[in-house]
Amino acid sequence: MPLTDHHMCWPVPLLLLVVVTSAWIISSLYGSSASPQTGPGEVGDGKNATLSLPAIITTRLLSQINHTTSSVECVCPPPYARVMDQCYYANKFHELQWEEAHRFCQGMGGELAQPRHVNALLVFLLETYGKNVSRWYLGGTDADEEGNWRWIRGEPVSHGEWSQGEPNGNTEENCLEFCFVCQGNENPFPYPALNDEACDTRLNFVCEFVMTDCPLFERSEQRAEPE
Ligand SMILES: [Ca+2]
Ligand SMILES: [Ca+2]
Repeated sequence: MPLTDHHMCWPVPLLLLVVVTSAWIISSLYGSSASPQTGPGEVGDGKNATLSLPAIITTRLLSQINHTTSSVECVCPPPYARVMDQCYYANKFHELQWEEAHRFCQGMGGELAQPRHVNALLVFLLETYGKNVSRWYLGGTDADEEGNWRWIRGEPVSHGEWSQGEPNGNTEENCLEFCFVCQGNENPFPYPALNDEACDTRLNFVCEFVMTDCPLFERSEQRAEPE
């Protein structure tokens, strides 16, 4: 089953009710009249020096509501499915050359997949499709400089993810794939599984949709350093 996004969140009207009720109770306890001097209902801590305690609490609760509602929007648009902090679509129907697959993904508003967590995508594909679909193009290439493997967005591909004996194709193999049936991957769980492949080979492929305006995903935007 594809991994999906689940968020525990309060309905906004209920949160607003909590905000208003909390502010009213605290106002009743400390008094709500505005005063230029710091009193028992006010906090004199620098930038909040002129705000009463109820106002500070209300501001912080409203901030929490805004964060909660924005997080709710962090759901991968179908047919993409969330794996950790990225959205993927694995196309098991078409076998395309790497450049064709790249354009297909762009036609879906995305790119070929560039996983920050390669093993997470590996596990997702194996658990979802098994080895019935055994070769998947990803968004990595060394076409610009032989041996300098990069994801399309420019980050280096981690050296620790290559399958046994790979990459081995020199200038004949410049496109990146997951290969679950290649040399060294005879075991039930093929790991590591990256392989360099000739770009005109027709393979299934994985697309990625990059989420924007989503704080939950932005925090993970920085890739890990390669080994
Ligand atoms: Ca190469
Ligand atoms: Ca190879």
